[in-house]
Amino acid sequence: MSEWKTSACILCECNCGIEVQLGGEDGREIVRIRGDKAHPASRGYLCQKASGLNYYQNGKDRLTSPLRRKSDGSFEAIDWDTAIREVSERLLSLRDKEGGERIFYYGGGGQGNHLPGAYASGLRRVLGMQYRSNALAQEKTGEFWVNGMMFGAHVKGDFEHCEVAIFLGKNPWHSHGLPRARAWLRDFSKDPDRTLIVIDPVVSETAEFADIHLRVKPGTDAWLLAAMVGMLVQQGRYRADWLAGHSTGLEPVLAAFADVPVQQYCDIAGVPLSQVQRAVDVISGAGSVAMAEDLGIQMNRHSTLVSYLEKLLWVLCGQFGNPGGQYVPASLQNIAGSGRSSRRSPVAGAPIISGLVPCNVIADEILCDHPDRYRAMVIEAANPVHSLPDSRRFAQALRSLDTVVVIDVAMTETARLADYVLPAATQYEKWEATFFNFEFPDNYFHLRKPLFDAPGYALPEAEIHARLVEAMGAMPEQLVMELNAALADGGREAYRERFMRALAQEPGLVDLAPVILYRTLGPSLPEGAAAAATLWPVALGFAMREPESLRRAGFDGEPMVRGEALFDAIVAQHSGLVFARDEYADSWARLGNEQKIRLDIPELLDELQVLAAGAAELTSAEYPFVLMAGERRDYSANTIYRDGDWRRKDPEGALRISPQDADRLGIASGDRARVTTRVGSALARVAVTPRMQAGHISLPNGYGLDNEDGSRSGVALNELTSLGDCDRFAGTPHHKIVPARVEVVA
Ligand SMILES: Nc1nc2c(c(=O)[nH]1)N[C@H]1C(S)=C(S)[C@@H](COP(=O)(O)OP(=O)(O)OC[C@H]3O[C@@H](n4cnc5c(=O)[nH]c(N)nc54)[C@H](O)[C@@H]3O)O[C@H]1N2
Ligand SMILES: Nc1nc2c(c(=O)[nH]1)N[C@H]1C(S)=C(S)[C@@H](COP(=O)(O)OP(=O)(O)OC[C@H]3O[C@@H](n4cnc5c(=O)[nH]c(N)nc54)[C@H](O)[C@@H]3O)O[C@H]1N2
Ligand code: SF4
Ligand SMILES: [Mo]
Repeated sequence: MSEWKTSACILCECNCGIEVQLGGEDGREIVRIRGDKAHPASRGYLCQKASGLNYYQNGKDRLTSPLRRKSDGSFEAIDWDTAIREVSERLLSLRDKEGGERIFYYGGGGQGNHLPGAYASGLRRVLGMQYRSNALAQEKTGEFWVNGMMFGAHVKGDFEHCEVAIFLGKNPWHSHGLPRARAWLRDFSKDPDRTLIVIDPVVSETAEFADIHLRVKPGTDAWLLAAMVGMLVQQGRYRADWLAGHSTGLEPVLAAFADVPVQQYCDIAGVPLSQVQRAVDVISGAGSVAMAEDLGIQMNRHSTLVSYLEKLLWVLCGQFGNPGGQYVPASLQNIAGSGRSSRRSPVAGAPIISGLVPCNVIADEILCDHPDRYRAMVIEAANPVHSLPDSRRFAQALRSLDTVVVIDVAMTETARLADYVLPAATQYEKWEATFFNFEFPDNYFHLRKPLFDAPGYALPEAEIHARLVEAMGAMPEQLVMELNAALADGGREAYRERFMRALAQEPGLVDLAPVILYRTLGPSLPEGAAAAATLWPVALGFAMREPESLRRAGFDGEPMVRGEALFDAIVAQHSGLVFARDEYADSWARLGNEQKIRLDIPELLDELQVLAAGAAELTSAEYPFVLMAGERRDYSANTIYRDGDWRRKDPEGALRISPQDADRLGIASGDRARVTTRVGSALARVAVTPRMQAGHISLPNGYGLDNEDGSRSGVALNELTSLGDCDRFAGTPHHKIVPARVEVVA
């Protein structure tokens, strides 16, 4: 057995630090895993999902060669030189014929890997690709837009220090999203001075810890939240003094909520007025309130409006920039973008928020005869055929494209439809990191050192992108030579000087910088950490933007010296490090709107009027159930583990249904049932549970992957979901409220 090596779990945004022992054949297996106590955020914590990481590292669908589709539809193995040459030629000729903006980029990173997206910027630049998207544009873009309007920044709740914690459509027991979530929930709920409020139709594991569980009817959060904000306004519970000094636009908000029919809206939401009032009393009377929303409302009716109401609830109570309230994290690299929506997608005219085309329009922007339709796609570290709504239509869209290139570690549902499949090294075979760094007052970053050498057939994305850019003749070879000479003769300082001068002369080089850095600075980095090169300007940029936070984290000297020291520490420290130590006032300094919160968003205050008409029925005689298409459970982890054997329970991902409905249908746990929606139908194993309310059923996320023999375990959810059901503002799908029917199968 080998010594313990450090890395991180790649299954959710927490990226808990792990220590592993390697063994098995040739020492290429992860045989033991424990929490890394030296990791600054997780401090030894792990959830049960991490124990299966060898199912990822040695996954059964692992790609072992670049592949090219033959005319009969099957794949043939090709060597890397051929793959790089042909992919480059095809994409270049498409660019020349149709324009680079007809080539779409999807993905760039998942729960554990954000370096591919960074390295892809060169390819996108060379080809002139204008449109891109990823999973954030089917969950978070509505919230990004609201954050952009109100704060001009990305905002998070300070759960570590809050007196009252509120989870809206979020089940951290399973999904995490805050460090050490289970330990946190246990500790928090034991503390008599702290109150947990959960808004969820399901008695989720998190709701079981709640002091107040507002068990809303599925899809009615807009009414519930409007009633809560209405109570604050109508009862004069908002903090007028604080708001006068820290915000603009209060008057229109007060006017909009003055007449909200609180009792009627609580009725619509199915929550007793007295219970809602109690929650509002607790929130408005608390010293500090932290709140987080997630898919329960983000993949639901009126999602952008609900994101806005969620933020109004705590802003009106003055819960920003204070210990235990909300904060703006220090950011090395901002994955949430600006939240601004300045462009529209080329065919559907859908708003592009934070640079991302809404996922729900991509298939339609391919399957049409519009001259601006996309003709090709590069898909990296994502499995959109499985993860985007209406899988069949998305698959049809991919088949109709001129060229599809997939970069992945595994033969996924998406890769099976590609023209070229390029095998990436796994996240344990290369240097990798995420920019899910959202903590406060201390914020953390973890560059992981590989546990294994990459097998000959697989390359890190940094190498793939550098080779593509070179094959396209777009690597500035003269500059590369000069940079290498500067580094050899004058070290990092001379290198920096030459690099900065190049950027000043040609700002467009910024997108090529990652591959240039990889080829120049990269080989000089210790322990073979070439792929860390793209973090160098990230560290320098951070030192310029946030010198004080960096200094408090222990990095002294001139900003450039601090930036270099931060970069060196990132490369050297294998359990993660603190890169920012903030003070609460820093949140104010990071606000976009002159250190003021903007309260009024006219579009959404208008949208509030829509609620007055009441809640349209989601169900009908034909589809009497509301299906939650994508619940996080013990054994769901997106599609990162492809081998169903990792699941110690719930192997098929049971269809959860309430005892009342089960009685009515004459169905029991273990029975098989057919679930049918307007789009498709699937068989599932039933589990009867009082967690579900009558009329509400649930299937888990991440199941139903196709095995090579055509078999599958569990439901591929997006064969049941539709592209049309989505938010009016952000285009995010309504996966939490899919109308469905359930039939017993003999
Ligand atoms: N185990 C596990 N953890 C994961 C993942 C995974 O696949 N498996 N995926 C990761 C990813 S990518 C993400 S984005 C996060 C998502 O994390 P979450 O959003 O926390 O996960 P979900 O289970 O999809 O939904 C959260 C809650 O919304 C509730 N809900 C359903 N309908 C409604 C409604 O109408 N109103 C309200 N208020 N609530 C509703 C559900 O009952 C559920 O408890 O999880 C991450 N963590
Ligand atoms: N109906 C429904 N649909 C949903 C959801 C839902 O709740 N309901 N949840 C949605 C959410 S929140 C999300 S985040 C998405 C997630 O869906 P996607 O963004 O499509 O991503 P994942 O399922 O996380 O799959 C990650 C992919 O990256 C590959 N991969 C792993 N490591 C590497 C690597 O090092 N390099 C490369 N190049 N590839 C790698 C994996 O093999 C896999 O194909 O699904 C969404 N889809
Ligand atoms: S919370 Fe669980 S799934 Fe998420 S990173 Fe930590 S161990 Fe992995
Ligand atoms: Mo997600």
